[in-house]
Amino acid sequence: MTVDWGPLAEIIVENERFVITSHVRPDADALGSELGLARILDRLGKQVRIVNPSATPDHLKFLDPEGRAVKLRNGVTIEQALDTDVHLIVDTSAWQQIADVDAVFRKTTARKVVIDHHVSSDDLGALEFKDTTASATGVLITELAEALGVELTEHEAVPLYAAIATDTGWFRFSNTEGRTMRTAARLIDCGVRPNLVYQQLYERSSLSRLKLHGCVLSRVAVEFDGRLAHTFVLQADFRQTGAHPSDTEDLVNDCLTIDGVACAFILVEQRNGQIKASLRSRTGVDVAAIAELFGGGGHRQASGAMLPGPLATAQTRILQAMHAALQEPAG
Ligand SMILES: [Mn+2]
Repeated sequence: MTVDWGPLAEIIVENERFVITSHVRPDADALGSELGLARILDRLGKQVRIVNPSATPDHLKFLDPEGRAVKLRNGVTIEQALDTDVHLIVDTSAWQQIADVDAVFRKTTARKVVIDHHVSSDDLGALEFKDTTASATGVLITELAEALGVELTEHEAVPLYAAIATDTGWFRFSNTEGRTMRTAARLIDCGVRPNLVYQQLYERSSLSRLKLHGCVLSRVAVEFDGRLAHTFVLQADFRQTGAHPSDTEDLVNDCLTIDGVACAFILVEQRNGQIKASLRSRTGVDVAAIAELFGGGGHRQASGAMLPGPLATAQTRILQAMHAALQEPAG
């Protein structure tokens, strides 16, 4: 599928002031697409503001050294966000995902545009440039740059490369296609150095994080004929290693790397004694259905729920639910 960028090219030519927004808890595809698009519009002499429902997470600030992406009501007012000709939403088409920026987007008199690759979608009342076959929104922005005849510099290409590389798990997920690689190759031709982007994204761990990972991985247990792996994190682990709660990300995915493991979960004890469960599956087991049993939810292959403590009780309950799911014939 290719997008007809003609109507958007016209909107860009005819207007001067642009606001760009992406989803809550922005990832590198959200921020990279926003920054790539902003820098393309800069080059065309446009005025651009990036207004987000969340602040930029620390580990992605390298993409935005100028700090252009600002949180609504924290660097930019609703009035300022409304004062524009075009409001573009990238990497989402859901009201819930733009959170409090919906107050701006519902009210604005600006032209509304969505550029996205997600399947799920609300009617945002915008002109849509949507391609659910694109592996990242960064692919779409790169194709837009080409349609606009903008030859990207390294500075403009780096956030787009980061967007594509992260949404494809550094080109290893099933959404990696020839088109993905060809787009990435063009960005490398513009001056992107993949090794430097990789270092910024994945090789800036703290010693505390590494020690937490060592401790938590040393406790991984495997059950049900090697089909389920699980582990846990206690509040005491954070105190002993100096790591932060965000340092537990990816630990559950590490459990899935064991040969023969079909599902995995990690339990993280919270400050208030509750137990946060993250569940993963790489087969027919629907972990969203399991999370829903405990008031949580998510996707078939990745879900989460919050359970009452203590940890041992939460662990028993999830093990029972997982055991039942693994006994069902593969769906
Ligand atoms: Mn994306």
